[in-house]
Amino acid sequence: MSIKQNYETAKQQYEKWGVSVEDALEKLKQIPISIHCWQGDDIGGFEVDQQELSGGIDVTGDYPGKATNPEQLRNDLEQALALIPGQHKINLHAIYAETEGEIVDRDALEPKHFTNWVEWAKQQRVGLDFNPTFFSHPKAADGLTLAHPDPAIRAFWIRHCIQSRKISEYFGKELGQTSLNNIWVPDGYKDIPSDRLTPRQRLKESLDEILAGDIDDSLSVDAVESKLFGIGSEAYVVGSHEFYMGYALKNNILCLLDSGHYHPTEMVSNKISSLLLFQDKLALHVSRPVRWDSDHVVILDDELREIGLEIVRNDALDKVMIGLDFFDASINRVAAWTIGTRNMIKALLYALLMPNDYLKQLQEEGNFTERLALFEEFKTYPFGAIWDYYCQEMGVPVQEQWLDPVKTYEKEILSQRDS
Ligand code: RNT
Ligand code: ZN
Repeated sequence: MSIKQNYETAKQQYEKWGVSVEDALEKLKQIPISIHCWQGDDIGGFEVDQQELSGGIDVTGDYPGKATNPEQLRNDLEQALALIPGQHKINLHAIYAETEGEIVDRDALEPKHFTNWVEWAKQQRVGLDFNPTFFSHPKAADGLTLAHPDPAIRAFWIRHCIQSRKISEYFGKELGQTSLNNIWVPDGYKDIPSDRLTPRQRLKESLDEILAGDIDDSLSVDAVESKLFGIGSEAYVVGSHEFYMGYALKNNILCLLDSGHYHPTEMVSNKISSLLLFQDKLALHVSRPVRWDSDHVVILDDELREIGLEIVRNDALDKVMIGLDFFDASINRVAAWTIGTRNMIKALLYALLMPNDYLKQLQEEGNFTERLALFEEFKTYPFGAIWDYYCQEMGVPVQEQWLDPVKTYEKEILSQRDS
């Protein structure tokens, strides 16, 4: 049977439940996923005076072929984009600036250092998101940035973040898509603090200074990303969930929820509906924590499906900015992007194909037996046939066929790199 025939048969099964498969695919096409550039080079960046990765995050593995310059990274991203259905965004960090061999410190970065990225994004028809980089820098060496007790260090990072907002605004203007400027700082302490309040007061004041500048919010919006712990900040993180949730609500900026940044049984999927009752928008870093914030490649597991379901059934496709955040250097990096992003899209498709209204009704009626029965039966509905058809229609490889171009690319390009 052809992919189309399989699709037609599968479609009938979903339609039996009143699910319009065509509408689902139409909606799916419109959902941009923000693909993080840093999977391609293990969060190295291209600063002239490149520093070792710091900030309590770590990338493990030494798979050959990582990108060592912007052209390579863009080529690798192009290869991944060719294997992923839909129009997406690329998420950059400040360390991916291009300064033509000149040392430009973070507080002096400007939109002009990202013109190559913007030109490339136009060609690829992708949007761009941005992140100030508060790690891998001598002024972040003691693990404190915006909450640093030294006013000069704080001022440096405030300037950096002010410049970052301008860069994000420039992305929005050039590419016609609102750019997300996401603020994550590693600030925290390894051991039990004697004062939890003062650093948080300083972080709050620093953010106030940063956000005082006027940015056109149709071009760029800000988000703050909380965290529970990091390597070297096990006992205390200044920017905790409560801190940023309070800050974001009060200042009308976005909360960014990273699925690796909570207690192991605390799920991001369970937070989306609550936050959306109090704010119009929120942002995600979809990741996969394995025992800790390990940032494994996203797989189609229960939590990913649940995140997809919460976005779809709460009618929040326009409200949730979906970004990815994982970094695995033990496998082919182009494959890592492809697997993780295709999985995110699969989770959304899975959610779009559920009879969500009927399932809600069952719950209201207290019919938990049928609710559970249907959840389980839909797991073995012919979802794969719809997904395959979608990939074919969108002009990307069907099923595992995407592995062949990745293998060829590895043989011809990646394995020739000396990194
Ligand atoms: C770190 C945060 C942060 C980073 C990226 C590189 O724990 O998740 O989002 O992963 O900014
Ligand atoms: Zn993150």
